Amino acid sequence: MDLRNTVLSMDEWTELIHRAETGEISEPLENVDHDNTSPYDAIFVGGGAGGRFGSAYLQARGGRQLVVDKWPFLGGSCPHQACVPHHLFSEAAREMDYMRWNADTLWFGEFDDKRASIRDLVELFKAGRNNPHAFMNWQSKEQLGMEYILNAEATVIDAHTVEVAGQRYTARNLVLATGARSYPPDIPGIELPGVYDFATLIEELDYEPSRCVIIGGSKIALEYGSFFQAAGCQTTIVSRSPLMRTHSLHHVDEDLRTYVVDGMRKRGMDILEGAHPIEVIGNGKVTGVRMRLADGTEQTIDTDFVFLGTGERPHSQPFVDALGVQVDDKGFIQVDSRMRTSVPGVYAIGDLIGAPMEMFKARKCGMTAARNIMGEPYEFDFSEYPDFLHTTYEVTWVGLTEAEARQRYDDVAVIQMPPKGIRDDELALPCSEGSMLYAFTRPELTGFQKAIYDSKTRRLLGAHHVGFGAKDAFQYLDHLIRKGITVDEMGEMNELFINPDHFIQLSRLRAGQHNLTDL
Ligand code: KPC
Repeated sequence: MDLRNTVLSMDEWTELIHRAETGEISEPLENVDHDNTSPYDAIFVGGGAGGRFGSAYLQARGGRQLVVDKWPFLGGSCPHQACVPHHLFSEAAREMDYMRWNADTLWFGEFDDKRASIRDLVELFKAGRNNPHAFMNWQSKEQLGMEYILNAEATVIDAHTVEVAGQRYTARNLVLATGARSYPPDIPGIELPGVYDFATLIEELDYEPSRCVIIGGSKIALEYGSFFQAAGCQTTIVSRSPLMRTHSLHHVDEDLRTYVVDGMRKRGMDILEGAHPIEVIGNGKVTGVRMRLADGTEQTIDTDFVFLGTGERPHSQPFVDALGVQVDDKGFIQVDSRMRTSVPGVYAIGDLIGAPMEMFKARKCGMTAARNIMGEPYEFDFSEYPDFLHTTYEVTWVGLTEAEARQRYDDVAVIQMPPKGIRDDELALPCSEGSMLYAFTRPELTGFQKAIYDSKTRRLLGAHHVGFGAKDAFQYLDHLIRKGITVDEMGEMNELFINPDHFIQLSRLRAGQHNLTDL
């Protein structure tokens, strides 16, 4: 379907995407400038966050790009199966948790478990997800001027050629951006109906789970587990590593970790660390999970719902076969800091090149590839980054942990709330955005905050936060830490809340102090 000279409204896009998803439209959706005879600077194979942002940047620099995606929309798994539903579920988990703790007090009614349905939330998401999809297509075409072919898979022929729906397109460069998928553990029964990952949860859940076992201890395990538990589905996490100590997470402060994991247990979750799944049991449908516990004993948990939080692997084999690009032992494509693969003219970006599987990394990888393709040497080092996860809280962190700071610096000052030595149940602080009510009802639920300074240079080394509303602040805090912000400069900031994520207020109480000490 040639859409080049057609401007579709948001509703028309939504409808078109829906018809493509249901198979009513099987032809490619094309916005290709066939009259333009200049060569493409790059073809992006995959139109997720990396492919879309790379395309936008290349356009902005005056280049010509084409982006191809098998789905009938741009934006990739984020708005379809991953980040957007995750944020919806996490927001729902926060609401449900709040309603449960406050049930039958003040103006809150009884909490009705029957109305807290995982399946209803999944259906709500599915019914609405084509609207953001429509916007991505509209914005990419009408505002960003991208050329694209959607609803069609690209086959890479060589380093300059892809084939889409029987037609060959050539470019100076290829940018590979096809992402990664869940990686199920190799245990018997893992293929049984009733075993889900973040994608199949959205596409295939057709009953209300009553009991959940999560295999793996990834971010996804913590986040989705907290949602399932909040929705009244008793959840057990079976993780080989201690939670938040898996390879994919770094700079997790031990006090923050303790607060988070204790909080999950406080909400009734079973957390089995050091445990190995042996088998998913069932007869045509999951009925249980058999596992070996940390003490060596075996246990079987009856369940009707198994969820995988064991990490992801890329789908890189077609690129290895067609181009011979180098990959690591897990199949992730190896790139340098400019996103160049081992094959000249071929770049790879996003989840396809490995952790962190984060939106900012995918988008900035795309931008990095585009800059280099357009002749601007540009490197992207994503070894350090601010991080977050959701339980029923926002858990946010950036920079060094207290232990890391003490290893690297002689003189470290720690400012935290509750202060060291004070139990969280005996102090109604932090009382901050989203936890004011808890401050007057259940102090132990008000969250946790810690800032770490190098006493000598007075520079902020790290910040760690469990609470609400801090993610946005951490985006900027990351930048300020990189710029070397000091405790005195923190004290100069203008807070918009009485105890704004206490780093400003508490830092000001120590600003100017000659020998910086703990608070
Ligand atoms: C709805 C939304 O903004 C999240 S989906 C983002 C996909 S993309 O803009 O391509 O990174």
